[in-house]
Amino acid sequence: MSESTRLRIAIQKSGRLSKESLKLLKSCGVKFNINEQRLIAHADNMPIDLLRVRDDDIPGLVMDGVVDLGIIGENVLEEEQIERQTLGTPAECIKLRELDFGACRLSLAVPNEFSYQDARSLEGLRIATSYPNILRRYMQSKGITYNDCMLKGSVEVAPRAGLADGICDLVSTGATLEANGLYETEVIYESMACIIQSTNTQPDDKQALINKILSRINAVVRAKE
Ligand code: PRT
Ligand code: ZN
Repeated sequence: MSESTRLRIAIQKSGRLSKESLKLLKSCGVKFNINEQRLIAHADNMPIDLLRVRDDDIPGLVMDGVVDLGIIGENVLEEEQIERQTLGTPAECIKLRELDFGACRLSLAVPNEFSYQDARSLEGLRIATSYPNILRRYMQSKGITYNDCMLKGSVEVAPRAGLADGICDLVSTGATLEANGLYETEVIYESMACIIQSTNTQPDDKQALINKILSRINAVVRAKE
C-alpha cells in the first residue's frame, strides 16, 4: 500500500478517551510506537496512521474525509453534527458501533437552593454549557426560551460565579456537581465512545482493512461483555 492509501484513524491525544482508544486498537493487533511530541504515529505492522488530536476536531476530520476513522464521544459527534447541519456544511459520517467506554450523560443541573419543577423552570434564565446545539434542540423540543452562556470549560462554577442560573454539562459520577453545590435535574443526552467512518468511497484494500479492524473490535468488545 502506498502512503496515500494508508488507513488514517483519529483518536484523542490526551484526555478521558485516549488510553482506552489506544488500548482498543492495540487489542485489535495494531502495533504503534507513540512519540508524545508527534501528531502522527505510523503502525509497524499494518498500513495504518494514527492521528492524535483534540477530541472536538475528530468529527469534522471524519466528516470532511481528512481521516477515514475516528474514535469519539457521541456527545461531541452529535454537537458537531447539529452545528454543521445548521451551517449547511458536510455533516455525514457512518457510526460503525458504540464502544464500551466513555459513558457519561449531558444533563441540566441547578444550584441546590433552586426550586426546580421541570425544564420550564428554566424559562427566560441563563444556562452555561459547552454543548449549545444539543441544549438548543432539547429546549426547542420543549418550547422553552432561555439564554446561552457558552463556556468551553469550568461550566460547573458558572452559577456560583454569577454567570448563569443553571448549567448543561457532562456528568458521570455526579461528584463535580455535588462539589459545586449543584444537583442534576434532567438527562438530555446519553453518551458512549463510538467509532465512526467517513462516507468517502474507499479503495477495496482500504475497506477490507476497515472491515478487519471492525470485526476485531466487535470480537474484543463482545469478549468483555
Ligand atoms: O483536550 P480535549 O479537547 O481533547 O479534551 P476535553 O477536555 O474536551 O475532553 P475530556 O478528555 O474531558 O473528555 C472526552 C470525552 O470523555 C467527553 O467528550 C465524553 O464523551 C467523555 N466523558 C466521560 C467525559 C466524562 N465522562 C466526564 N465526566 N467528559 C467529561 N467529563 C467531565 C465533565 O465535563 C465534568 O467536568 O467530568 C466532570 C464530571 O464528572 P463527575 O464524575 O464528577 O460527574
Ligand atoms: Zn475537547
